[in-house]
Amino acid sequence: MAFLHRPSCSNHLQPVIRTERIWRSVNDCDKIKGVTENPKREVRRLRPFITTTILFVFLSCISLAQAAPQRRIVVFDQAINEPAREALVKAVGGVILRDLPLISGKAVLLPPQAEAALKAMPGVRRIDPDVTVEALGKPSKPGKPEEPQPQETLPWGVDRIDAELVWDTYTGEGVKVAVLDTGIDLDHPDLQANIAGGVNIINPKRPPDDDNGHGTHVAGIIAAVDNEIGVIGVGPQISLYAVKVLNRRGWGFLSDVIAGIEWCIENGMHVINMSFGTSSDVGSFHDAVRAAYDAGIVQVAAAGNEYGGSVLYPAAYDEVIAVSATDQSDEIADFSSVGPEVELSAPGVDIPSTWKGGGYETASGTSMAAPHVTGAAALVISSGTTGVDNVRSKLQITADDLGDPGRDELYGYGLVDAKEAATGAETSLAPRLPIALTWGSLSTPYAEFAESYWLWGWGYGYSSQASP
Ligand SMILES: [Ca+2]
Ligand SMILES: [Ca+2]
Ligand SMILES: [Ca+2]
Ligand SMILES: [Ca+2]
Repeated sequence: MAFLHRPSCSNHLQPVIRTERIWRSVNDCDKIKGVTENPKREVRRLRPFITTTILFVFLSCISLAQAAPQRRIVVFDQAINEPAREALVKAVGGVILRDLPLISGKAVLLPPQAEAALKAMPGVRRIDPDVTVEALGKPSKPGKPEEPQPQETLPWGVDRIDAELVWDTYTGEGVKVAVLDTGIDLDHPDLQANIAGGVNIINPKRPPDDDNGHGTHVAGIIAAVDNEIGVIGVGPQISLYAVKVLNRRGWGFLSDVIAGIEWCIENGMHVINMSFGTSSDVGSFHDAVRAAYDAGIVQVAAAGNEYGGSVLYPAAYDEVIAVSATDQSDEIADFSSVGPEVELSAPGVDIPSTWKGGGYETASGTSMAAPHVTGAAALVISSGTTGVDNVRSKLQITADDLGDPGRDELYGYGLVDAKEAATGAETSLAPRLPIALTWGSLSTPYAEFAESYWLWGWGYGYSSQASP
């Protein structure tokens, strides 16, 4: 501020941010002071000073960037106890952000030079990057005003997979589906009745409300209410759980996703929808989806929105159903990622569904395709089928083959067929895996399970509390 009080030259009172302005100020000032030196010579005289200053600022920026702590996931040996884990992280100047007991790890901030030191310590099994994952869908016509509560229509995608032909028999009632996403609009008139609980992983003191819109869209495809308004979901009585792991901009850290998966296991979810992805194959991520698979949870994920690009993670993991997107002509969407990991395809172009703020939007992406399969999986579970592999087999063998005969890299086993998968209708295709399927109506194990079904409410801090 001392600069502003220098009265000898009024031009110096103006903040200067462009170099040409600096030269002019110097020259004007010199004129006022009666200096008659050649301006070019003055420039030459100041050049070393300016160059040194720029170089100094540049080098400072580089060293600041190098010194910035980095987000990492540290995976410990199971035998290492909690105090020892904390001590290891603190010994290298790290800061613990979150515990990840599911994978025997911790999300931490590490000074860059600390990573190699920590990795070398006994008890540290691995250090993974805490990568970001991104939502894989967006409104087809952004900014288009929608009528607040239009008369109810059957969305074309729900119709195409014949979910509406299942509802006389199964509606997904009692099946718990977690939407790992940006949250869900908790008081949306076309969703509220089906929202049974959830958690805000990013900010546990706040409810898992949707500040983006993406998660609300996904939730509506799975389970919008069968009422007089808006849309209808694939399973209009599915219990929805909002697990907020993505921020208002539609991305999130892997460590938060892993914490969200852990919440799903602890709270007995049957199906997890993951309409997001990353191109990075991170060991900690695979460990988390393996744990969910071992816990009997059906996991469904968007393949990715880059045609010609490979299938993203978590969709690309064996334990997760990868879903590509089709349009109204049953053609692969021009944005859909494809590859050998694609297991099923589902509608993902111009899909109408619920949006944050109680409204509706038409959106496109493999983000919109995955929840069609998630809803279909819930209907299959509703029919009494248990076991991840059994549910997957039913979805696979009843899918309507598209493209090249048999499984292919664009459509996987084909377009998901909710009706055949959930009602056990005859199919001409033979099962590809030697798995004994449990066809039939509500089985005894499921009935027992349904009786022990826990009720969930909004507890303090809006994370769900169990009441046996
Ligand atoms: Ca239909
Ligand atoms: Ca509705
Ligand atoms: Ca079929
Ligand atoms: Ca095919």
